[in-house]
Amino acid sequence: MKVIQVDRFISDANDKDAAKLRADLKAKGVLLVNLMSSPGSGKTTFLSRTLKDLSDLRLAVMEADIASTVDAERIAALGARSIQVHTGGMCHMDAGMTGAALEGLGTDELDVIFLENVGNLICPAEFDTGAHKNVMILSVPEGDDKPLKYPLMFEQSDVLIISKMDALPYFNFDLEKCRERALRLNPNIKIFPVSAKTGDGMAAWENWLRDARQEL
Ligand SMILES: Nc1nc2c(ncn2[C@@H]2O[C@H](COP(=O)(O)OP(=O)(O)OP(=O)(O)O)[C@@H](O)[C@H]2O)c(=O)[nH]1
Ligand SMILES: [Mg+2]
Repeated sequence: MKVIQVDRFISDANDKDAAKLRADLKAKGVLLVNLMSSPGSGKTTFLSRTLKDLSDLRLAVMEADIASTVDAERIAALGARSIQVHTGGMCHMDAGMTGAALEGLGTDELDVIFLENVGNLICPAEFDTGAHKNVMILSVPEGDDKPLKYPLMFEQSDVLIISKMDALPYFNFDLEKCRERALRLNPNIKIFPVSAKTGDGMAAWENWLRDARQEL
């Protein structure tokens, strides 16, 4: 498994670096999607399901973590291009780190690249990675109050995936309340309740992704 260390690339011109990255990828026809959530909300499982379902698109994944190669290995096992990115203890990716990771991955002959950001609901929302779209996941076991407690990520995201919907019977998660709270922070956010385990709801998200790639 290819592993690259990106902690050296932090720049104080992050917004400029991010805009350049976005424009360069757009010129190549590659959509970059930044996927954010707390640890264990189901990012890698969700991406795995998306990769299996959209086998006609050329998809790749950059897995950013503090340590280990487990997530990149899960993606590679599906036959997709992937790279493990170690952030040197940083709790988020920024545009410089993302640029270095993209160099390691290679951007030729791809339609969509996912960046699975480091798992936490706070810092990743504070840095523009250069992605064209920001997607966040909130899982049912985490609770419907998270938009109230961590508003920035909801404000910064184009899409909210509500994951682990198959677990709804076991938790006091009010889907309508969660929807209202997210929309109050960000009236444009698209909300897709899904279960990556059963596949329920995945088609609506996958259609959104296809459209986003087309409209790049
Ligand atoms: N019931 C249920 N469990 C799920 C679903 N998606 C993921 N899980 C479980 O949730 C746990 C965490 O899933 P991951 O996909 O590793 O989560 P992650 O967000 O990538 O975790 P980190 O990379 O460590 O932040 C695993 O035990 C998964 O099997 C789902 O749709 N339903
Ligand atoms: Mg993961």
